[in-house]
Amino acid sequence: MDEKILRLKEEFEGELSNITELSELDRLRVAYLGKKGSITALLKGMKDLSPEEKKAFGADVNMLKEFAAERIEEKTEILRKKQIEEEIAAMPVFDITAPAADNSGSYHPITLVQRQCEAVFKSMGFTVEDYSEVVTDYECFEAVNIPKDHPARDMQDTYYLENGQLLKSQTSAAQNAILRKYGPGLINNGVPIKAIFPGRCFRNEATDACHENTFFQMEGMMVDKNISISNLIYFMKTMLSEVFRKDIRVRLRPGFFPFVEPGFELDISCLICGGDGCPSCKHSGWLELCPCGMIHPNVLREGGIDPDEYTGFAFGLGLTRLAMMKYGIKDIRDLNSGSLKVLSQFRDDD
Ligand code: FA5
Repeated sequence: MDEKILRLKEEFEGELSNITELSELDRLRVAYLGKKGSITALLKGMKDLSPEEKKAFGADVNMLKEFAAERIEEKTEILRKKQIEEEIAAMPVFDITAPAADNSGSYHPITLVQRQCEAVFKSMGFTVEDYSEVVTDYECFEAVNIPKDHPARDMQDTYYLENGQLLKSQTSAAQNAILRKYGPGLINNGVPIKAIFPGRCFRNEATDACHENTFFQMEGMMVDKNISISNLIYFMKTMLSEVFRKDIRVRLRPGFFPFVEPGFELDISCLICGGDGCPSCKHSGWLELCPCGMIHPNVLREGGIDPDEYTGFAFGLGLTRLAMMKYGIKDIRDLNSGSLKVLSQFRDDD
C-alpha cells in the first residue's frame, strides 16, 4: 500500500479512538469522507499517475474509504448504545416506601409518558386531538360497530348520566368525529389522516394491581390508500423503542374488537418481574398494552370514508400501564392516589 495511504489510515485510526461523543463522529466523517475530505482528496490527486499506478492506487484508496466508513458506523453504534444506557441509568428508581422528597410540583408520570408518546407521533406527522370525556352511546359504541345488543358492550360497562350520555370507556369514542373532521377536507385531497387522541377513560370494574376504574388511553389512527398491517407494526415498534429507549420483548396475537378486522393484542413482557409473573401482570409475565388492527369497513363508512378506496389502522394504547412499565410502578392504584410519596419521585424531564 502507498505510503501516503498508510499514513492517512493511521491518522484516521488515531483520531477515531479519541472520540467519545456522537457529534464529534460527524466532524470526523466530513473531515475524511466528505467532498473536501482527506480520503476524497487522495482520489482527486491521481490524475498525474500512469494507468497501472492509477488502478492500484485507486483500489487502495477505495479500500481505505470502505474501512473508514465501516469503523465510523461501528463507533456510531457503540456511542449510541452508551448514550441510551446513560439515559436509562439516570432515570429515577420508583420506591413507594421512600419519603416525599419535597413539596414542589411536578408532572404526573402519566402526563410524562403521554408527552413522550405525543413527541414521537408528532415527529412522524401525526396531529394530537383532544376529545370530550362525556360522550353519547353512538360515539362510544354504535359508530365503532358495536350496536345496542352486541356482547362486546359487556367488557366495557361504564358510568351513565341521567341524560343518557356516558363517561367514555375507550378513546375509540373519538374515532368517528376524527374521521369526519379530516375525511372530506384532507383525505379526498390526497393527505392521509394521521391523528392521535389521548384521553381519560372510565369503566365500572373491580380494581386490582393492573386495573383501575379511571385510566388513560391514547388512540391512534392512520387512513390512506394502501395502508397495511406493516405500517401498523412499524409505528408501534417506533413508538415503543422511543419511549423505552431499550429493547423490550413484545408479542402480537389475534384479538377481537368489533371496530377492527383483523384485530391484534400487542403485549409487552412485564418489566416489573422480567416476565416471571407477578400481580402487575396477573402472573402471566405479559401485559396487554396496545390492542390494534385494521379499521373495520363499517367504521370507515360511518365516518364518511369509502372503504373500497381507503384502508387504515387504529390502536388503543394503555397509557397508564405504559407509565407503570416505564417507571417500574407495581400497583396501578398508586397512580391515582394523589400521594406526594409517589408524585415527588418524578421530574418534569424524566
Ligand atoms: C380498547 O379499549 C380498544 N378501544 C382498543 C383498540 C383501539 C383496539 C383501536 C383496536 C383498535 P381494551 O379494552 O383492551 O381495548 O383497552 C385497551 C388498553 O387500555 C388495554 O390494553 C390496557 O392497556 C388499557 N386498559 C383497559 N382497561 C383498563 C383498566 N381497567 N385499567 C387500566 N388500563 C386499562
